[in-house]
Amino acid sequence: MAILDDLSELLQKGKVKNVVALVTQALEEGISPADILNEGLLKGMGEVGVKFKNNQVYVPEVLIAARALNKGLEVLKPRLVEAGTKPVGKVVIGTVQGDLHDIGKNLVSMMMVGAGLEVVDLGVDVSAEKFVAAVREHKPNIVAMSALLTTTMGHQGDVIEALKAEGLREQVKVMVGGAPVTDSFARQIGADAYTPDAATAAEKARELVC
Ligand code: B1M
Repeated sequence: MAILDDLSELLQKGKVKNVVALVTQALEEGISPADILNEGLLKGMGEVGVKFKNNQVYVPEVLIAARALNKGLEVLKPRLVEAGTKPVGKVVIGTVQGDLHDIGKNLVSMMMVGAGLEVVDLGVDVSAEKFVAAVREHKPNIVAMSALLTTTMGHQGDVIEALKAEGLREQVKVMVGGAPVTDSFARQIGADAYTPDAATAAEKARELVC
């Protein structure tokens, strides 16, 4: 669809105003939020990722594209998050220590809210101590962790070990995800669930609490 191709192109150039306008227009034209997300916003970010890997663009370009993606997501959010009734469970979510990537985590968070869960978002660069403190404070059903770097994914295991050391592991289910994370890695560190994307993360979270 031409409008989604334009959206992908403008996102790659970091054109925030145009991205916001096109997401709004696409919604008005009746294009589904899932298509706008996958065929427009995430397709554009995927292209940026490939160019980044090939040294065709650098951190500043990636950052402005990420900002445009986040602004586009803000417009989509009300459509991804249905008006909730009473939450079916509570999730504490964060990107692990040393990792500043938050787009995937934000998407998981939105989808979980849309699936009827209350979400406490701890942000990025969250240490094991902070996850433990949040479990004590918020008493969630689920701890959900995102990691985008091969150098930080191991911290998901550190959080599980910290929960065990504090006697809290049995009180929560642990979900992990992020581009380098796999099902076998999740099993290796003792997580309860791995899901590859935000939509399945929300489905799995519901399954774990219901
Ligand atoms: Co970075 N970065 N980055 N980056 N960045 C990657 C991840 C990389 C793959 C790029 C590349 O080389 N091709 C690479 C990692 C290589 C590796 O470790 N194997 C990389 C690198 C190297 C770095 C730096 C080290 C670069 C540098 O400084 N030299 C640096 C590290 C900074 C740090 O974190 N300490 C860095 C910095 C950055 C920016 C700050 C510039 C920016 C982040 C901005 C932000 O997040 N606000 C950035 C970006 C944007 C990317 C890419 C291009 C896009 C990531 C993204 O947002 N994708 C990325 C390349 C790529 O992924 N193609 C790259 C869209 C998002 C929706 O997808 O987050 O994967 P994702 O989430 C998915 C799934 O993974 C899943 O659901 C989402 C889809 O529905 N998911 C979960 C995520 N969390 C989940 C949790 C779950 C379940 C599913 O359950 C709990």
